[in-house]
Amino acid sequence: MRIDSLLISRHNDLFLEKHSQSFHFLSRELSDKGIDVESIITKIQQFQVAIPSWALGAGGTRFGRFSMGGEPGDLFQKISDISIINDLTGAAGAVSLHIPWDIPENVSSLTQYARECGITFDAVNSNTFQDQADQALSYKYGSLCHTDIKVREQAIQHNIDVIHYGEALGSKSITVWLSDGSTFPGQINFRQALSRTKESLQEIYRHLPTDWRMFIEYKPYEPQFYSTVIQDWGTSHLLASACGPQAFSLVDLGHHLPNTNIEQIVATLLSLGKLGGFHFNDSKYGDDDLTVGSIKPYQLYLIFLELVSGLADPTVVNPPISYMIDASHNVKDPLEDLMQSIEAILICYAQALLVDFNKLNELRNKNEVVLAQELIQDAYRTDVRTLLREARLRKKASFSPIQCYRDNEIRNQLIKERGISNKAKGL
Ligand code: LRH
Ligand code: MN
Repeated sequence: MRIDSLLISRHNDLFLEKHSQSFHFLSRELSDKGIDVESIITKIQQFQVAIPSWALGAGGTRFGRFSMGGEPGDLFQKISDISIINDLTGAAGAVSLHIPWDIPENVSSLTQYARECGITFDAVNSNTFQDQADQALSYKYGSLCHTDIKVREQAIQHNIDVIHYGEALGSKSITVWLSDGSTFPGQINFRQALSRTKESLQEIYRHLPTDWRMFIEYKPYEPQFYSTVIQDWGTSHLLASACGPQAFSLVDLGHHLPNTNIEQIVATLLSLGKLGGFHFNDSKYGDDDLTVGSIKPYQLYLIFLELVSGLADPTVVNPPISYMIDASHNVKDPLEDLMQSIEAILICYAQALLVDFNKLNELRNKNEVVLAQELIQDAYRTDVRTLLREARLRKKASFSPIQCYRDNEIRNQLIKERGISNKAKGL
């Protein structure tokens, strides 16, 4: 199902007059501060977030899962759902596939359909944290770190297969997240597990096409509850460095112990030129995979301050970053949840673009603590949603994506088309 662009423009007509007043007012206010509003709008329009193929159905926990109906039953329907989000937000032009949850059966018709929908393929994700029905050896005690070379070889081969799937689709990167670790003290030899993991990643790296990148995603715990081999950014970074120049760290916002300064980790990885990508989400306690910006929007803003200032710094040499969402939807309509996440990401990006970093660094060099905070919070307290709306309107996307989605009863149409029993593959 695609959204008719006429439907979007008719819906936008309802808001144009009010919008042009607030846009005119805000543009003048910002230009009076010497801010180049047009360049900010262009940057907002160019910003793209990849949608996880595993988060288009109802998520769930071990305590239960509540479907809302109309879930995508295959990869084509997932691409179609992402095209709905992209047509409404103008910022979701890519999908990140998870293998084997979303093995592309018919590559040529899938890539053609994706092209028609304006969707490209971002990083592909391997999965050696679950046993598949047809799998010879179990990953119960790990995969790339396993004590049995046979299990490690099986896991390495899976990652190589995932790269081949990605190549066929035009993807240029693979994300490796390992649940490998231990649940009880004494269970594993930390040093040997780490070195086996390094050797296995280096073997996968040898199969990486020259124009590809490998993202190593870290996580402190879950499903292991005592130790995780790739537990933090430092371990991810030493493994990426051990692999080579095409290996980078991936920052999943939910993969940090409480009160971790994630924006400092981002600044550090940028200064090392080893920041590969993000899995955006939010959390209150653990890896809750909640809507981006729903719990700690200020932290997200501080992360974008480091991204905008870091990427503008000529001394920072870091390749283009993959921005992806990794969330799970237990109580919200996945498409609405993802559109809220995209809005939160773009708001923090736009606010960070308002900051005069030369002025900020001047204040920092003078240890003007109060004025430095005033400067960054002035931008954070600026309502930039009018700029996002203007950026969308100019792209023929929706003035108000969720309202347009609701007012046109898209979910009901999906339920009519697909029924209520479909269960989308994924988390
Ligand atoms: C692990 C993780 C990883 C994915 C999975 C779906 O918690 O963040 O990125 O493979 O979620
Ligand atoms: Mn993740």
